Amino acid sequence: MKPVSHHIRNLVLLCALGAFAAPAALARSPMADFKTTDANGDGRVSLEEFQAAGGSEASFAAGDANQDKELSRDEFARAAASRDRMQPGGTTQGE
Ligand SMILES: [Ca+2]
Ligand SMILES: [Ca+2]
Repeated sequence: MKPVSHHIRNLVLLCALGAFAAPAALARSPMADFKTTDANGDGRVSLEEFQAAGGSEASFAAGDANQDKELSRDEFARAAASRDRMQPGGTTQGE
């Protein structure tokens, strides 16, 4: 008898539930929403917070309209949109 295996099964189940629950909550937007991305809850998304959520520095810069190195809610939406448009190659030419 191995009582440990029971715990492992529970753990696996929890992980599976978590893996399904998280994307479902974020399914509406391609990126985590503003509140989720703003990890320290100061109402601004720093570059670190943006990158932690999977954003690139280029998208961050594209969204940061006033270039104060933080994204407001509007700027965050812009940055997220820019991220969607961004080509993997990098250079997006104005259209
Ligand atoms: Ca923040
Ligand atoms: Ca800004």
